[in-house]
Amino acid sequence: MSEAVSGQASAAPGASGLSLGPGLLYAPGYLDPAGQKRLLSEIAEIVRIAPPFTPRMPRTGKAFSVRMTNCGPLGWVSDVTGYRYQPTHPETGEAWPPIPEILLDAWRDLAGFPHPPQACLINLYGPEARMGLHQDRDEQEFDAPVVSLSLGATALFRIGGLNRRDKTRSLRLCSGDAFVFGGPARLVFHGIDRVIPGSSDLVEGGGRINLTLRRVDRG
Ligand code: MD3
Ligand code: FE
Repeated sequence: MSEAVSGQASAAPGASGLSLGPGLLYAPGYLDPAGQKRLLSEIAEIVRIAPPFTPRMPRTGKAFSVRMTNCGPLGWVSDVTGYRYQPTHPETGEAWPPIPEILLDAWRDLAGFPHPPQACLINLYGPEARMGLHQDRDEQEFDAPVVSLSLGATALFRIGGLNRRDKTRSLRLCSGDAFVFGGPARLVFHGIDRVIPGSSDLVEGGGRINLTLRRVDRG
Protein backbone atom coordinates (compact mmCIF):
# COMPACT_ATOMS: atom_id res chain seq x y z
CA MET A 1 0.00 0.00 0.00
CA SER A 2 2.07 2.94 -1.15
CA GLU A 3 0.02 5.92 -2.28
CA ALA A 4 -1.75 5.32 1.01
CA VAL A 5 -2.77 8.51 2.70
CA SER A 6 -1.08 11.75 1.72
CA GLY A 7 -2.19 15.04 3.12
CA GLN A 8 -4.47 15.86 0.22
CA ALA A 9 -5.74 12.60 -1.19
CA SER A 10 -8.16 10.39 0.66
CA ALA A 11 -7.21 6.79 1.23
CA ALA A 12 -7.91 4.36 -1.55
CA PRO A 13 -8.29 0.71 -0.59
CA GLY A 14 -5.34 -1.30 -1.84
CA ALA A 15 -3.73 -4.71 -1.58
CA SER A 16 -3.12 -4.43 2.15
CA GLY A 17 -5.52 -1.75 3.29
CA LEU A 18 -9.18 -0.94 3.72
CA SER A 19 -10.44 2.60 3.44
CA LEU A 20 -12.84 3.27 6.31
CA GLY A 21 -13.58 6.82 5.18
CA PRO A 22 -11.77 9.83 3.74
CA GLY A 23 -8.17 9.89 4.95
CA LEU A 24 -8.51 6.67 6.94
CA LEU A 25 -6.64 3.52 6.06
CA TYR A 26 -6.89 0.33 8.08
CA ALA A 27 -4.37 -2.44 7.42
CA PRO A 28 -5.29 -5.37 9.70
CA GLY A 29 -2.41 -7.77 10.29
CA TYR A 30 0.05 -5.40 8.62
CA LEU A 31 2.82 -6.98 10.72
CA ASP A 32 2.86 -10.77 10.73
CA PRO A 33 3.74 -12.58 13.99
CA ALA A 34 7.47 -12.56 13.12
CA GLY A 35 7.33 -8.81 12.42
CA GLN A 36 5.47 -8.23 15.70
CA LYS A 37 8.17 -10.11 17.64
CA ARG A 38 10.91 -8.18 15.86
CA LEU A 39 9.22 -4.87 16.67
CA LEU A 40 8.72 -5.95 20.29
CA SER A 41 12.45 -6.69 20.63
CA GLU A 42 13.29 -3.26 19.17
CA ILE A 43 10.96 -1.70 21.76
CA ALA A 44 12.70 -3.65 24.54
CA GLU A 45 15.97 -1.97 23.49
CA ILE A 46 14.30 1.47 23.30
CA VAL A 47 12.84 1.24 26.83
CA ARG A 48 16.27 0.22 28.14
CA ILE A 49 17.69 3.53 26.83
CA ALA A 50 14.54 5.65 27.34
CA PRO A 51 12.59 4.27 30.33
CA PRO A 52 8.80 4.72 30.29
CA PHE A 53 7.55 7.79 32.15
CA THR A 54 4.11 8.71 33.48
CA PRO A 55 2.78 11.75 31.63
CA ARG A 56 0.66 14.25 33.58
CA MET A 57 -2.19 16.48 32.52
CA PRO A 58 -1.37 20.14 31.96
CA ARG A 59 -2.60 22.42 34.80
CA THR A 60 -4.04 19.66 37.03
CA GLY A 61 -0.96 17.40 37.07
CA LYS A 62 -3.24 14.34 37.09
CA ALA A 63 -1.34 11.21 35.98
CA PHE A 64 -2.21 9.45 32.71
CA SER A 65 -2.99 5.75 33.10
CA VAL A 66 -0.88 5.07 29.98
CA ARG A 67 2.92 5.14 30.34
CA MET A 68 5.00 6.50 27.49
CA THR A 69 8.37 6.71 25.88
CA ASN A 70 9.58 7.82 22.45
CA CYS A 71 12.15 7.23 19.77
CA GLY A 72 13.24 9.56 16.99
CA PRO A 73 14.66 13.09 16.84
CA LEU A 74 11.67 14.41 18.82
CA GLY A 75 9.42 12.91 21.47
CA TRP A 76 6.01 13.90 22.80
CA VAL A 77 5.87 14.69 26.51
CA SER A 78 3.23 16.08 28.85
CA ASP A 79 3.55 17.56 32.31
CA VAL A 80 1.85 20.18 34.44
CA THR A 81 3.22 22.94 32.16
CA GLY A 82 1.75 21.51 28.96
CA TYR A 83 2.10 19.16 25.98
CA ARG A 84 5.14 19.52 23.73
CA TYR A 85 7.72 17.77 21.55
CA GLN A 86 11.30 17.79 22.77
CA PRO A 87 14.59 16.17 21.72
CA THR A 88 15.34 14.67 25.14
CA HIS A 89 13.77 12.37 27.72
CA PRO A 90 11.99 14.39 30.48
CA GLU A 91 13.65 12.41 33.32
CA THR A 92 17.06 11.29 32.05
CA GLY A 93 17.74 14.35 29.86
CA GLU A 94 19.20 11.99 27.22
CA ALA A 95 18.40 12.07 23.50
CA TRP A 96 15.67 9.66 22.39
CA PRO A 97 16.99 6.52 20.66
CA PRO A 98 16.62 6.31 16.86
CA ILE A 99 13.49 5.02 15.12
CA PRO A 100 14.07 1.36 14.18
CA GLU A 101 14.23 0.42 10.50
CA ILE A 102 11.06 -1.69 10.67
CA LEU A 103 9.08 1.45 11.60
CA LEU A 104 10.75 3.61 8.94
CA ASP A 105 9.77 0.91 6.42
CA ALA A 106 6.16 0.97 7.63
CA TRP A 107 6.04 4.78 7.29
CA ARG A 108 7.48 4.59 3.75
CA ASP A 109 4.94 1.94 2.88
CA LEU A 110 1.86 3.56 4.43
CA ALA A 111 2.24 7.31 4.90
CA GLY A 112 2.43 8.55 1.31
CA PHE A 113 4.49 11.48 2.58
CA PRO A 114 7.89 12.44 1.11
CA HIS A 115 9.75 12.99 4.41
CA PRO A 116 10.57 10.52 7.20
CA PRO A 117 8.84 10.61 10.60
CA GLN A 118 10.39 12.90 13.24
CA ALA A 119 8.75 11.36 16.29
CA CYS A 120 7.54 7.96 17.38
CA LEU A 121 5.44 8.01 20.53
CA ILE A 122 5.25 4.64 22.27
CA ASN A 123 2.19 4.17 24.51
CA LEU A 124 2.29 1.34 27.06
CA TYR A 125 -1.06 0.04 28.31
CA GLY A 126 -1.57 -2.15 31.35
CA PRO A 127 -4.92 -3.89 31.85
CA GLU A 128 -6.51 -0.78 33.40
CA ALA A 129 -5.10 1.87 31.09
CA ARG A 130 -7.24 4.00 28.78
CA MET A 131 -6.97 7.19 26.79
CA GLY A 132 -9.79 9.71 26.71
CA LEU A 133 -11.22 11.19 23.52
CA HIS A 134 -8.78 13.79 22.15
CA GLN A 135 -7.32 15.32 18.99
CA ASP A 136 -3.63 15.17 18.09
CA ARG A 137 -2.77 18.80 17.45
CA ASP A 138 0.60 19.43 19.02
CA GLU A 139 2.29 19.13 15.62
CA GLN A 140 2.92 22.01 13.19
CA GLU A 141 2.50 19.74 10.18
CA PHE A 142 -1.05 18.51 9.60
CA ASP A 143 -0.39 17.63 5.93
CA ALA A 144 1.48 14.53 7.10
CA PRO A 145 -0.58 11.61 8.37
CA VAL A 146 -0.14 9.81 11.68
CA VAL A 147 0.71 6.11 11.25
CA SER A 148 -0.25 3.86 14.17
CA LEU A 149 0.87 0.27 14.88
CA SER A 150 -0.54 -1.89 17.67
CA LEU A 151 1.06 -4.82 19.53
CA GLY A 152 -0.29 -7.16 22.18
CA ALA A 153 -3.74 -7.00 23.71
CA THR A 154 -6.66 -5.90 21.52
CA ALA A 155 -7.96 -2.40 22.23
CA LEU A 156 -11.41 -0.91 21.84
CA PHE A 157 -10.62 2.18 19.81
CA ARG A 158 -13.17 5.01 19.51
CA ILE A 159 -13.12 7.33 16.53
CA GLY A 160 -15.35 10.35 16.02
CA GLY A 161 -15.32 13.45 13.86
CA LEU A 162 -13.84 16.93 13.90
CA ASN A 163 -16.12 18.06 16.73
CA ARG A 164 -15.99 16.42 20.13
CA ARG A 165 -19.75 15.88 20.05
CA ASP A 166 -19.83 14.18 16.62
CA LYS A 167 -21.04 10.61 16.62
CA THR A 168 -18.34 8.02 17.25
CA ARG A 169 -17.64 4.51 16.00
CA SER A 170 -15.86 1.75 17.88
CA LEU A 171 -13.21 -0.46 16.30
CA ARG A 172 -10.92 -3.18 17.64
CA LEU A 173 -7.19 -2.64 17.20
CA CYS A 174 -5.39 -5.99 17.26
CA SER A 175 -1.73 -6.94 17.46
CA GLY A 176 -0.05 -6.26 14.13
CA ASP A 177 -2.71 -3.86 12.86
CA ALA A 178 -1.67 -0.60 11.19
CA PHE A 179 -3.87 2.46 10.90
CA VAL A 180 -3.24 5.66 8.95
CA PHE A 181 -4.97 8.94 9.77
CA GLY A 182 -4.40 11.58 7.14
CA GLY A 183 -6.05 14.29 5.09
CA PRO A 184 -9.53 15.00 6.45
CA ALA A 185 -9.08 12.36 9.20
CA ARG A 186 -5.90 13.90 10.63
CA LEU A 187 -7.74 15.95 13.26
CA VAL A 188 -10.54 13.58 14.21
CA PHE A 189 -11.29 12.91 17.87
CA HIS A 190 -10.17 9.46 19.02
CA GLY A 191 -9.36 7.49 22.14
CA ILE A 192 -8.93 4.06 23.70
CA ASP A 193 -11.90 2.93 25.81
CA ARG A 194 -10.12 -0.12 27.20
CA VAL A 195 -7.96 -3.11 26.41
CA ILE A 196 -9.54 -6.55 26.25
CA PRO A 197 -8.11 -8.87 28.92
CA GLY A 198 -6.68 -12.18 27.73
CA SER A 199 -6.75 -11.18 24.04
CA SER A 200 -2.99 -11.66 23.45
CA ASP A 201 0.08 -12.81 25.33
CA LEU A 202 2.63 -11.12 23.05
CA VAL A 203 3.26 -8.33 25.57
CA GLU A 204 4.13 -9.34 29.14
CA GLY A 205 1.23 -9.15 31.60
CA GLY A 206 -1.40 -9.01 28.84
CA GLY A 207 -0.34 -5.45 28.04
CA ARG A 208 -0.72 -3.44 24.87
CA ILE A 209 1.74 -1.20 23.04
CA ASN A 210 0.78 1.42 20.48
CA LEU A 211 3.30 3.27 18.37
CA THR A 212 2.48 6.45 16.45
CA LEU A 213 4.81 7.82 13.80
CA ARG A 214 4.53 11.55 13.18
CA ARG A 215 5.91 14.59 11.43
CA VAL A 216 6.16 17.51 13.81
CA ASP A 217 7.71 20.46 11.92
CA ARG A 218 6.40 21.88 8.64
CA GLY A 219 8.19 21.33 5.34
C1 MD3 B 1 -6.40 9.67 14.71
N1 MD3 B 1 -2.93 6.69 20.66
O1 MD3 B 1 -0.92 8.47 20.92
S1 MD3 B 1 -3.73 4.99 18.07
C2 MD3 B 1 -2.05 8.92 20.61
O2 MD3 B 1 -3.80 3.35 20.81
C3 MD3 B 1 -3.19 7.99 20.50
O3 MD3 B 1 -2.43 4.50 22.00
C4 MD3 B 1 -3.96 5.69 20.71
O4 MD3 B 1 -4.28 8.42 20.28
C5 MD3 B 1 -3.35 4.41 21.18
O5 MD3 B 1 -2.26 10.11 20.37
C6 MD3 B 1 -4.69 5.54 19.44
C7 MD3 B 1 -4.74 5.58 16.80
C8 MD3 B 1 -4.55 7.03 16.45
C9 MD3 B 1 -3.34 7.65 16.66
C10 MD3 B 1 -3.16 8.95 16.22
C11 MD3 B 1 -4.18 9.64 15.58
C12 MD3 B 1 -5.57 7.70 15.84
C13 MD3 B 1 -5.39 9.00 15.38
C14 MD3 B 1 -4.01 10.95 15.10
C15 MD3 B 1 -5.00 11.58 14.42
C16 MD3 B 1 -6.21 10.94 14.23
FE1 FE C 1 -4.07 10.51 19.68
